Amino acid sequence: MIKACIFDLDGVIVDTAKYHYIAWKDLAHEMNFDFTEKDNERLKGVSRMASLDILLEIGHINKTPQEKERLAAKKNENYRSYILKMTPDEILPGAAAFLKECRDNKIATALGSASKNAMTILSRLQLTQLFDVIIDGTKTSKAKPDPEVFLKGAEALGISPTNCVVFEDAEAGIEAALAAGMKCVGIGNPKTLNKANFVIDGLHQMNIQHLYNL
Ligand code: B16
Ligand code: MG
Repeated sequence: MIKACIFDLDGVIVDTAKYHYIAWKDLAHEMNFDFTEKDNERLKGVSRMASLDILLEIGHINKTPQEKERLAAKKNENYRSYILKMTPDEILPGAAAFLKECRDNKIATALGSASKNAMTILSRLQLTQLFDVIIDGTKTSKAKPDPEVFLKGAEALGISPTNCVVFEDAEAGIEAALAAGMKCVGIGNPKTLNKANFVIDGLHQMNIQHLYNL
């Protein structure tokens, strides 16, 4: 029986990947190489430092740990200049309505995101109040596909993982949800997200009856 929904942020509630892309691309250009939208796909659901490692690998560049800290901070400052301008209009279709439907039907809600900027983003989107629990990159030490982020979400809600459903757009996130012993609804392409129990285009295709039927 489903008692809780745990939502990834980027790609499920909002498309922040486009801002991550601009900020990583700017950093790549400063180091004199290009970074394509296809490259950006590799960063979805991946932590900031692991993303930087992928970027540097694409540019065939080596940096010291101190340099990497500086570059990650620079990228984040640029990224934050975009997310600080976000408005509730950027909430992906159906996300706010489904979160409210969960509330109305006593289904608990949690955020399970790798982002250390999740609180800022939820606040800009005016969605913070619709989450009972928020687990983000500031509260976890192991990146997806490790199940830590989702297990912490279930624990904080006081609900068994077997009664939780995760909504995820990244393969690593789906693996994390399944490793946590939870059901997982993939958001995106059924071919790439084939490990999910079920795949939809977005939360606009979700409602409480579909949830109970999972
Ligand atoms: P930050 P999610 C992830 O969010 C993004 O998909 C990924 O591209 C990003 O690198 C990561 O958050 C860390 O974000 O730099 O803000 O800490 O999909 O887990 O909600
Ligand atoms: Mg995501």
